[in-house]
Amino acid sequence: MNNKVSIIGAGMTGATTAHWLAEKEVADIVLVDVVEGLAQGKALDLLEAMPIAGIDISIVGSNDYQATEGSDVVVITAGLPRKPGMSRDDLLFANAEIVKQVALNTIKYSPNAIYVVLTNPLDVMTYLTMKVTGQSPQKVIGQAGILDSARMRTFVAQELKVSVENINCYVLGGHGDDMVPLTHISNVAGIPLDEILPSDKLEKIVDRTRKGGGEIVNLLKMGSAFYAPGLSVTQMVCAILQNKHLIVPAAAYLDGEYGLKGIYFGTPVQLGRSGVEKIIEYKLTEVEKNMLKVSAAGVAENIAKLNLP
Ligand code: TXD
Repeated sequence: MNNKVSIIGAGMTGATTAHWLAEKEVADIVLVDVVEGLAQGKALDLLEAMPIAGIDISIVGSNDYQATEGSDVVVITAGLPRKPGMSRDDLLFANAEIVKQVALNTIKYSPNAIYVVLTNPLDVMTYLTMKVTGQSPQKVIGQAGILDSARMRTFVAQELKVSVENINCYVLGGHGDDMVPLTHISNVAGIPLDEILPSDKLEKIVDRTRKGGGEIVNLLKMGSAFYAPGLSVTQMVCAILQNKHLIVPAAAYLDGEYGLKGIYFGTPVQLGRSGVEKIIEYKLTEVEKNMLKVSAAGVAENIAKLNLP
């Protein structure tokens, strides 16, 4: 039997994730949305592209969660995206209600699923999903870090005119403007970024990375990024299904790592068939530790606002 991945929310990120994931040919895909016909239409269109791509998978769209039964991975993208002027935190209450419903509706059909959450505010929605589904923290992961790191890699590549393949960037912390790009661990072919780039240029890159989501929201004016987020989710789903033991930055539940406890937070994790196999801890500078604390306080504050049991 093929692996099965259900993507909840067939909007920009959900449909784009389905597109990237279909190209990997690692799983059958189910798209679910509340809007009548939306998931069905996009699923059928994507399915009809498969003969051209030479890919044999099933892609189904539905408004009914029964279609998700027996999923290996559930991806949650349902919720409102930002508009210009909005912060991710402005989405908190509306998206919490949606994510709660999605979590309840999916867990009953796929009690063993691993969850990958995308909906913002990301760290809080991932925490909420873990609580509502009752899954172990290892099986509930949020996507943010691959995207934030990829943005930083893009900007470094543009500045240095070096292949993106040579550039490794690591961004820790909450998925907000307080995220912490690590400039001495990030590197170009092994050479730390803070040795290769003058500090003013590096600062600009760090600042643009932090505000990378907002930059796209301001350009699009009617939603947020979807190509890079969709491929980021796809990388996580493939790492899980293919049991790759791949280390990527993602939002994981911290239980004392980095001196933080009881929150979801961006950290390097090792992903495999059981979900988060390991959380990797970097040695941080005092400045970075303090920046992480600020970022963590923001996430903890939002979790508290939801008044979860
Ligand atoms: O890296 C990241 N974590 C992010 C997160 C990168 C990009 C976007 N990020 C967040 O994902 C964004 O801030 C939003 O909170 C979500 C979804 O963004 P998207 O751009 O996909 O929004 P759309 O296009 O509006 O799609 C959302 C879909 C839409 O089709 C709704 O009808 C559907 O969600 N929706 C639902 N589906 C199922 N069930 C319920 N209850 C529901 N409510 C809305």
